[in-house]
Amino acid sequence: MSEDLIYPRHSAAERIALAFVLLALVGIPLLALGYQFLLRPALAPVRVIELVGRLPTSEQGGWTPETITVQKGEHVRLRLTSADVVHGFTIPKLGIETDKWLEPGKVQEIDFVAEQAGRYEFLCTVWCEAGHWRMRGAIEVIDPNDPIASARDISPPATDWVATGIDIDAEHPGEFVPFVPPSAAHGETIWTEFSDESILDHFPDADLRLLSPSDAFARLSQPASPATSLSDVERWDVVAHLWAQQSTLQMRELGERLYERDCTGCHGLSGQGDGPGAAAIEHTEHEYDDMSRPVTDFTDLTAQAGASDMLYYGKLVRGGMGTSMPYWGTIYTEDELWALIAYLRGLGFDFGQPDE
Ligand code: HEC
Ligand SMILES: [Cu+2]
Repeated sequence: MSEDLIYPRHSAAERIALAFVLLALVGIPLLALGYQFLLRPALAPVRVIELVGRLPTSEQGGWTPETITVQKGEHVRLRLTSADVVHGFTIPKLGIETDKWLEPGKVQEIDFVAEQAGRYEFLCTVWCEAGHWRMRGAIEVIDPNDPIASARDISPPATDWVATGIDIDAEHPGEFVPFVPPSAAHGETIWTEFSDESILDHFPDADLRLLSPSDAFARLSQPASPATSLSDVERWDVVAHLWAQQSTLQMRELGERLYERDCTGCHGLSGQGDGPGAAAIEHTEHEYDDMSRPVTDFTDLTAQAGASDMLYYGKLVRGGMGTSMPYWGTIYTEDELWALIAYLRGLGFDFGQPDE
């Protein structure tokens, strides 16, 4: 068989035609991509906005300007500077966070295009002084075709906890309180040795977000419960296992990252309520006692045992009533709020490491 039959020779004209087809096949998409990602952004006007951070208690303290209005789809470049000490910057709901500290005298630029109308709050991410958490501002993204959209609240729903009727301001010591931090890993072992049902099956009709650990312990201690044969410590371990099942390691890691950024200033690294802001709160004289209400210690098992996840959710979304606890409903997404709550539980309960 001659080679020509397997690889038939093409005429010069055919080859040129083929080359054109190939060029078109590869070249046209490349051109389109180049236009979309290189040329169009380069041609589109960039709106440059200067944003200056200052210690909240200083004159003109906080962010200047405090509110920035941009158009949906507009290419915006923020030029961030600090006028005094090191600050940080994030717009959580736009997924923007400076990767470095905002050092005085240096400029950091952030480019973004907001594709959805709404109000996006930004805040400082470095504990700069006692009033640090007040260092907040907002970007209002306006859609000219839908003027009401920018006013639309993109906060997670408050209705959930309002509907439950939980009094998030009341003191809430648990009726039952563990003596030592309960261990989820022990709880899992104890439960699987003892029942082939999932512990979740044991709370079939309960909305677990509405139960406090103390409530769950009480249920496991009811005469009808198979867990009555367990010791108190063992039942608490099972309760910790129940809580561990409500979140994933990934969620708790997200919660940890947010906690370290936004909460340690008051609640402290280990959750004991001993951050630098805590001292300031307790040392200020206020007309109302509530303002000096101490920062919650999440390693205090009495307080943890008496709080449902929904109570924490409500307090986070709304903030304290006349206390120093800030509100976060305008900052985080719903998933981030539940991730934080899962992490808070791990400050009191021992969720252990996955490979332990
Ligand atoms: C400026 C200080 C401050 C910061 C920052 C702060 N908190 Fe608080 N927090 C408090 C104070 C004070 C209390 C106790 C008073 C109250 O419950 O209103 C409290 C109470 C709480 C409670 C209620 C606890 C309970 O048992 O009722 C939760 C939940 C909470 N904080 C979570 C957080 C999380 C999560 C963050 C970070 C996103 C955070 N806090 C940041 C000061 C702060
Ligand atoms: Cu700050």
